[in-house]
Amino acid sequence: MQTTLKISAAAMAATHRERFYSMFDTKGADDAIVVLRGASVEHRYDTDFELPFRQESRFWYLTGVSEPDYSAIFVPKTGEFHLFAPKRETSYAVWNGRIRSQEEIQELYRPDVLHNSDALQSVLDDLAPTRIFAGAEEELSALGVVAPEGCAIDHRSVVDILTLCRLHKTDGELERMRFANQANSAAHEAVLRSVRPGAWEYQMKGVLEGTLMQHGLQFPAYNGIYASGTNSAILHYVVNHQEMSDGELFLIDSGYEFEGYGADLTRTWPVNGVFSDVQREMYSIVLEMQKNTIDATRPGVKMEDLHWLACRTLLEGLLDGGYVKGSVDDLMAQNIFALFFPHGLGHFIGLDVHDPGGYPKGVDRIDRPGVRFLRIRREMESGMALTIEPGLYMIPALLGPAFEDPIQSGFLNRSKLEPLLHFGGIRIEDNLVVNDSESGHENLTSLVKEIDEIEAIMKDAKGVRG
Ligand SMILES: [Mn+2]
Repeated sequence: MQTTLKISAAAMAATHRERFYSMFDTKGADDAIVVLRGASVEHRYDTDFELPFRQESRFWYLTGVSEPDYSAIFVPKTGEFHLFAPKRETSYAVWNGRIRSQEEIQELYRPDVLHNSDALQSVLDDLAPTRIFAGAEEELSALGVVAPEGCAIDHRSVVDILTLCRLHKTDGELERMRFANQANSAAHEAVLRSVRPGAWEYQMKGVLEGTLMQHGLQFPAYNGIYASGTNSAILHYVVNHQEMSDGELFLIDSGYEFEGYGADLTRTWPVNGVFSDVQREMYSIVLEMQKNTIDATRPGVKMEDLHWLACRTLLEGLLDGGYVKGSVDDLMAQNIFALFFPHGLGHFIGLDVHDPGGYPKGVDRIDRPGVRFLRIRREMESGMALTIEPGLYMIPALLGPAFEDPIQSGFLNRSKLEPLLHFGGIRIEDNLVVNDSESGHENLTSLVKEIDEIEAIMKDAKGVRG
């Protein structure tokens, strides 16, 4: 799979800087500048083992620089971008890589002015700002510089401003997110073709990672979940060390980044290739939860309302199957949904898998089971990218106490639920971008999720394996 990006990382970062500068009031006498420090290589605890370098998201967003030890000054009033490149010693060329020439760095990142990092203090002094916006409290001292005398320092606003910028994805970001989703969808399908009784969870991780590496995606967007059997009902299971058995479900929740932009996909499949009756019944409920909420995802809708829609769909499905009793309204009022679906419906996604901005200033979490973990509580707007990931789990730690609870137990059909305590769980997750089209969104994820599609691919794979 080859990608043909129309917008280079440098061009994308230039667009992001324009948006960033537009958030500042540049008309007054306030000569403010912004100082940001890019990430450095980190080590495993107290050793010389270098962890893979991944640029800090905000620095990446504004500069497009994906190598360590850079820093930058941004001048909102003039729109200037000063980039400070580290001075590399000869040993760098021996141990780490070719040292780029100034011309090469200029061509690659296109700053207005390129400096060596030891010029930071003198550039700072020359700009003579009245105020410095720094990315963190220790930013200036970590860079080894001091603010000019009388200059005010603001440690907090830049993060808030960049969160606002990142809420609505630009064309360059969407290109990368589309490609990340295509590559991750293909890799998930390779795993789908490999799932079988007797295989191990970590082998499925190997298939996913191997396929993504072949597409050039080298960085996980998060710690992936490869969970079979009862592990699939552990929301953040990452041990991935169990043999998969006939009759169980397998849940995969994993995604890799492309140029910093991640995909976050989840699918759940029967290990033996055919859904049992109860697996089919539960899967159909989750698929319905996902389809209903995806259909309703459009500008103007509130994320908590999508969450409530998922909860109602879940309860209707469980009522139809006789797993719970009562009216949907009463079941909602007693928080019965949260026994089976204890996490939020979705979150923003972008440079970070849980991209910031889910809660506008002054908006608090809803203090109620399940929904209190919802990572977004705001109205959807065109350009926002989010996951839609409903689930249905049989979690003994939640159902056990509920069976004993005088109120909740009255809504549960214990004789139907108790045999399912080792059922595991189901989650289906796609990545969407809200837009102004008729449907109100674009679904970036192209991975199969219908029961007959899944079973057909698994049957075909079995035939190929022999
Ligand atoms: Mn997710």
